[in-house]
Amino acid sequence: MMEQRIVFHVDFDYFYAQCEELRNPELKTKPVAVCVFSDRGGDSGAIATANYVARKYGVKSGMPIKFAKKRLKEVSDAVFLPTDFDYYSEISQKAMDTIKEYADIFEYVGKDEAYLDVSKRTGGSFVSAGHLAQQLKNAVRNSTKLSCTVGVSVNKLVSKIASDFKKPDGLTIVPSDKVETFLDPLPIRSIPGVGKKTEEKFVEMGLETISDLKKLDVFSLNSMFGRKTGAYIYNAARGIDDEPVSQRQEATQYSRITTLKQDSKDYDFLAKDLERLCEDVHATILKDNILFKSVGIQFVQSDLSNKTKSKMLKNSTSNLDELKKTALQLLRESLDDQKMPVRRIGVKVSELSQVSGQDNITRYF
Ligand code: DCP
Ligand code: CA
Ligand code: CA
Repeated sequence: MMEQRIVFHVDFDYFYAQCEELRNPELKTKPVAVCVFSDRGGDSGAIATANYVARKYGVKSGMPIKFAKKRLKEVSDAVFLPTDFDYYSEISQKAMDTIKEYADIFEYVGKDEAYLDVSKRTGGSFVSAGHLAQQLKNAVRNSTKLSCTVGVSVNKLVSKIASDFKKPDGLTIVPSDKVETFLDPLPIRSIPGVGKKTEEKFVEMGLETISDLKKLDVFSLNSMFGRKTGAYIYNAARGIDDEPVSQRQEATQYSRITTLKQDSKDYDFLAKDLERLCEDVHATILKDNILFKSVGIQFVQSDLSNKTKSKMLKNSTSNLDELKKTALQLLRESLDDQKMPVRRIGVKVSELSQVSGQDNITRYF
């Protein structure tokens, strides 16, 4: 029997835009939209996020920059900024270092969110967890000036929903005996992974709230969505989630290495293994919703010395062909002046960033 768990979900408020406000406090009273400009030039591209002043005008993550500009046409002090991922990463790391101190188990999810298992240090008490969450919020503000929102409950799922409930600078505590009261009136869309399309299906059936959703038995949900997703939605509506908070830090690179069947410096022979390694790495970065901007290869030579070579791409990508192409090009270049045969070969991707709009249902299994 598992003891009473207590889990925090911490989410930094309007993250990129808040980072911009930190280094330029004059922005705080103005509408601020952070833009991912595409390489087509002009205003083509999408809004990464916006501060709450801009949100009042309907500016949202994912919206084309052109639409956002239209919405803010009448507002003379509106500010549109390009993204500065390195700077956001720096702030994120500092804030994450602060948060970690409050966890028994710390699970990094992305630049602006993390789960913390605090069962041990709170002894399963929600009163004590409430104090701890407040302390954490204060500590983040002291170390970085960032505001964040915290959801507190018995599991990751309900805490994630709770942290979405009241933002920015929110703290929503859902003790074990309040899970049902908390979830029932919420729109079905509040369940992580339930997007517009899924929501529409339910609306057609006359179901709008999580309470309505509970009228469906697990078999109906299975036949609508398949067994895995059906079961997920069935349990989510009841606040059931057993997934543990699992220790995870921010990855700075993903790599794979293998020992060759025999030492060699033959391009075709090495290329075969290298391509397979690329496919392996690629599967992981897809699962983790990661983009990379740098590709590197590594040789361990027959005398066990190392040789590495890497290349920075023009844009961040998650494309397998680009990964393979770059790795093979590096292989070709490395073999040009290769004296010793190669014993082991490896590939790595780094300069990582998160894919935007990653809230896709498969991420929750
Ligand atoms: N992001 C992005 N593109 C999206 C969604 C998000 O580039 N379609 C980036 C910018 C956000 C960051 O990810 O700052 C975190 O996303 P959240 O969904 O948590 O949103 P915010 O932190 O911006 O706002 P909120 O205050 O609602 O948490
Ligand atoms: Ca956020
Ligand atoms: Ca988030």
